[in-house]
Amino acid sequence: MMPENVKQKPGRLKFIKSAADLSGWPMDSLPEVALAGRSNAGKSSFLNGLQGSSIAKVSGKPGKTRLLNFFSVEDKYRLVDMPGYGWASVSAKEMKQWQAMIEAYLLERENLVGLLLIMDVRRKWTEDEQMLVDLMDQRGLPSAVILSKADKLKRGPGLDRRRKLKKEIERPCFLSSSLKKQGFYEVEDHIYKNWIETAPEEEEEL
Ligand SMILES: Nc1nc2c(ncn2[C@@H]2O[C@H](COP(=O)(O)OP(=O)(O)O)[C@@H](O)[C@H]2O)c(=O)[nH]1
Ligand SMILES: [Mg+2]
Repeated sequence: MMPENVKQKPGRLKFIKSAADLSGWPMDSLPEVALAGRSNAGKSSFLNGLQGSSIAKVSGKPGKTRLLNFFSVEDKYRLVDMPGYGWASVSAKEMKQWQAMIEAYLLERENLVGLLLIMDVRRKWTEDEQMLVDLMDQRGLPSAVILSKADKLKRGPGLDRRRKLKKEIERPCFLSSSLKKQGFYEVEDHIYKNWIETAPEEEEEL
């Protein structure tokens, strides 16, 4: 079933499916890169930037969809769009459900090769972001940060922010702007070279 926030169009990304839990995760061994971020951070805009056209719905209002959306990228790997976090009107129960889904996927998914964490370049790193990268560290898997909406800062302060955060969290940090269509290639190049090309080959069955 096609979720309402996804449009299927020809391009580099192909929407595969949505899943509420592990029974819906694709059953092959294609490597997967998780995409996480606070709601409104610019996840959908980033997917559209990679696509070169609109595939994910960009919205002013936080979406409440609690599903993982799987997109394949030129059939080489998948990007897994995770539900955004941090919206104000969330109940404790919903928060627990979100956490359970994120932990199940990040801790148990064998296909997972890395996490892309998207955050607004103007926001501070919080315990929410730290919790996500900690889960990856637990498994010895890499994570990288995309500082979105870089067009909201001048070039100097943007670069400065990136340098300081990189030092603080000791992970690769990239600046991106969907408004100026900048930064997508650099991120993609990084994950492809470091996380995908090096992923273990599928074992051949004898
Ligand atoms: N100026 C600017 N606005 C952006 C950028 N990326 C996203 N936005 C805006 O931020 C809001 C949330 O974007 P969206 O991609 O839906 O975020 P998501 O909730 O993380 O999927 C929308 O109003 C976007 O137009 C960017 O690079 N620059
Ligand atoms: Mg979105």
